[in-house]
Amino acid sequence: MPDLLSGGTAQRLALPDADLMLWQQVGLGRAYDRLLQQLIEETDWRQERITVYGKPYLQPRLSAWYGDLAYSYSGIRLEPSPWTPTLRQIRKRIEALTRLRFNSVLLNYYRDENDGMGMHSDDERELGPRPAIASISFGEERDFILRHRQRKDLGSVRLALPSGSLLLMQGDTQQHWRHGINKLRRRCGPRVNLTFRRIVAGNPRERGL
Ligand SMILES: O=C(O)CCC(=O)C(=O)O
Ligand SMILES: [Mn+2]
Repeated sequence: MPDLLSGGTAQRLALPDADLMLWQQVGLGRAYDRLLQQLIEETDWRQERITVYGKPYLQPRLSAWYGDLAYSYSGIRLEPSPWTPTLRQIRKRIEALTRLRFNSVLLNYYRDENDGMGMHSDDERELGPRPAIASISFGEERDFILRHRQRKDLGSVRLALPSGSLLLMQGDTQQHWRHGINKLRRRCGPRVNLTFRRIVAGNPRERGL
């Protein structure tokens, strides 16, 4: 039985060219289902338009960006909303567990089985080299898929992310691996994932230079 307040212990995942740690239960002192509902209700959700190979699409999920600085990815620019008390509380807990500091969070809301996220690396310039990204999940358990960029022999790695789990990706992980969340054939309920990030090098336009 995990200790709800200690956050349990982290498990290091043995994957080549990656630095991954998983806490099965972070322990926020509050029920994860309540947090899920609260995040769904109080977040300023948007469905972003993206362009892939010149074609416009609506992302198959809702998202929101909170924090201190704007962020750009896949050709879209996200203006940040100010931190809410809920997000500050979660950030505090994650910073204590990981002993790292984060200044931004990207929230993704997978409403059901038809929502997902394509394979990608979080390697935007604003995150600097070898970024640390702390990913916490609430709600439906979904598989996080990892694929090495060069080593096809490693195949797909599946990592189940239960409600209340925290995955820390750091070191060379983004350089060598892509990750994503597949849409499902079976029905499934809502899931909210928060990826805490640290923007270190604003791109020159963002800094007004
Ligand atoms: O939903 C997840 O677990 C992954 C989210 C993710 O990769 C991202 O926000 O960049
Ligand atoms: Mn990602």
